[in-house]
Amino acid sequence: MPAESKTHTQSVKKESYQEYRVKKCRICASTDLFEYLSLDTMPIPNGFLAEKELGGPEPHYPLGVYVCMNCTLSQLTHVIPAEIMFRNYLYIPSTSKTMIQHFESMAADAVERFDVKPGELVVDIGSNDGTLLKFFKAHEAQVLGIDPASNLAIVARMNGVNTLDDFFSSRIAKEVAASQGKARIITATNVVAHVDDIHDFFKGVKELLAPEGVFIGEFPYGKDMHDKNEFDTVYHEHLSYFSIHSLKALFERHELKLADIVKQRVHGGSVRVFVTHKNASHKVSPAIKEFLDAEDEAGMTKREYYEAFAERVHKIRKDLTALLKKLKGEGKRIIGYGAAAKGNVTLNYCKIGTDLLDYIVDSVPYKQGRFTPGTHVPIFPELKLEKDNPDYVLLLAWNFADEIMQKQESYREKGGQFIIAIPNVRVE
Ligand code: DWN
Repeated sequence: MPAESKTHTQSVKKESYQEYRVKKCRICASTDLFEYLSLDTMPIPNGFLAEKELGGPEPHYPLGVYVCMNCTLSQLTHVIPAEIMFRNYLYIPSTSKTMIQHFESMAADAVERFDVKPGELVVDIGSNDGTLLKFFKAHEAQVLGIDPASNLAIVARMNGVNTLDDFFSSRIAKEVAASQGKARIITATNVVAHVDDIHDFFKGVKELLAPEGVFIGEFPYGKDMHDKNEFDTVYHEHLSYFSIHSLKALFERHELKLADIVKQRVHGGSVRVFVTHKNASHKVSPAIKEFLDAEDEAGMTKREYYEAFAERVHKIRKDLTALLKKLKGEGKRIIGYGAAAKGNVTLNYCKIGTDLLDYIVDSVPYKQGRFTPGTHVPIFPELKLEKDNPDYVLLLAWNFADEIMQKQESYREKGGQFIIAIPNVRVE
């Protein structure tokens, strides 16, 4: 990953981009929006700072969540222009074995489930460094990545994945369909939640998808986020937090059919949705009704459901800061693990800085030597943990707890302990 001389957010002056407040639901245009969680204001969570940028301009943006009382889509109260966040993108899923294995099985499942033939076109929207498409290519599919991050498109092409460095849109869809034909499979992992003009996005999917083709989208599931208190999934990149009711309303507007849903463990609980043209031959799985019934049962059309979630989030902040202050008061040494975007949400929302955390360790080279946005905690390679052997480690990248705890078995054998805040504050 090329080291960036400036973080992309630092090179963008606040006055040149303004966030705007959402006034109607992104899916159904209802104005019946109920704001149920505010995380105050904070810098963009992937905006890691180089040392020389400390003390420089660090734009803070509002972070709050509405739910649409009509279609139950949860969505950010404010939208920051995509140009600021995605033209030079610093998150690379292939930095974790968990995600590489996840993408490998996703490609194999799609090829097998839909009998994808050699040479058929597979398009990945938000293709990042081409990791997922590399696996489809190994199944002899013709692949095309579409991603606005020019820095990642270079890496993808080096990986042998043909990549268009632009935002996906109905215009791009038309151009690809004309030049490369319709797609048998279109994938979008952790992308749809990042899209503001979601209707143009699916107008483009409709345009590019072959008659019997399948769109496979995967993103954190809104109900899991609420049920597991995963407030740190809320950040400026994630504009939408989908319920199945809201997805159904979305696809129906584009004569698309939600044919199947499969739960996934990644990123705190995601859904993988399989979507086809309305008149395609694919049958609708009973899973759809099961998800819809579960959402009704949980009370996702009632304000109380969201108010209860917000109360649990406030309790996590209270419990976590109290525990860290107590341990610090006892002279314990505490560090963080995983300079994740979600981790930066926790640090900024709970106002956790170098007063409580000595530093953070992280495996990703371009983050090492930088500082976290807003809280300015220094980031070091994981090796520093083994050398310093601190008393406690706050696991900020809890979505990789299995992989990280396994890697740090020896630290735990020496009595080291992990603090995990989601779904509730505990020491393991
Ligand atoms: O939508 C997104 C979600 C799905 O993934 C993206 N916007 C960004 C990303 O979210 P995140 O930043 O919360 O998760 P990461 O980047 O997957 O955070 C993991 C961090 O932990 C990385 O910086 C790498 C680090 N890590 C580590 O230091 N040692 C990870 C593993 C597995 C490890 O062993």
